[in-house]
Amino acid sequence: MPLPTAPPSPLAPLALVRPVSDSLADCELSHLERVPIDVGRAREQHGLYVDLLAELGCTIEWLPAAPGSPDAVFVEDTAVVVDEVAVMARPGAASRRGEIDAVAAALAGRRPLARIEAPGTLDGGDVLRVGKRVFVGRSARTDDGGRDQLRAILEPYGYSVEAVTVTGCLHLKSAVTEVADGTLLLHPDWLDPTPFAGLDLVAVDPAEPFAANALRLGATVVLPAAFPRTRRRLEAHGLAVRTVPADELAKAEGGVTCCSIFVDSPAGPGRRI
Ligand code: CIR
Repeated sequence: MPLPTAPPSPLAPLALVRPVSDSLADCELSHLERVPIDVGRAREQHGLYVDLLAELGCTIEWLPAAPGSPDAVFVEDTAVVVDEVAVMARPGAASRRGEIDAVAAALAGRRPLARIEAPGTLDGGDVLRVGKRVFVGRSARTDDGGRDQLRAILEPYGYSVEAVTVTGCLHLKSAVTEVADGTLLLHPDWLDPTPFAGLDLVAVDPAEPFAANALRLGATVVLPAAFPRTRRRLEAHGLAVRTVPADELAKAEGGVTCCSIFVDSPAGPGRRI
């Protein structure tokens, strides 16, 4: 039976984003101490992030606010979107499962939808695509069942799915992200780099462990402003970096990849999940 195909992409990449909830301070936390969060400041920083995505060429689509879901702004965790299909995640934190429906509604019609089904769990933050290779974090949020389901969905489209064990951080993409074709930014203490042999690896500055979560948009790398040393490392590697203030959302354990889902690849080198 032929695989369903997605409708053709519009010209501009579409970024799905979701407002910061008033309840953000009740977010899930795994590796950070709970500290007071200024929701107004988080909203302001999120606004600057969205402005930067627009400046870099994205069309922005706002998902509906979800006041009862503290972590709703971290939309990345709700879906894995590739050119051929959108896979609705099943977050490892039960408190986050109510975030899925609105995202599925936004993706329906743009991609055929597949779903990670119970009892498997998978967070989008654990999924890193490098070309046709999809790396999936073995984390507290994503289990073997979730990963096996993702493999069964993606393999027919020519993707391989490989497990990567992460320790000491929330998601695989807390520890590694792609910053250019075949170039990864990583924090070596939080993962076993063996699966990435053969790729070009740039380590974060040891003083900035959280800097490994960078967002690549075409030829630009978006990085939190709090990581100047890692910024210099990326620039020394020939990469163009733009920074955003993100420290308030970081108190909720969110980074720059977490706050968007890209539905269409921007022109030029492909955006990575
Ligand atoms: C959570 O623990 O689920 C949220 N407080 C943070 C999620 C960040 N998402 C991401 O890294 N992809």
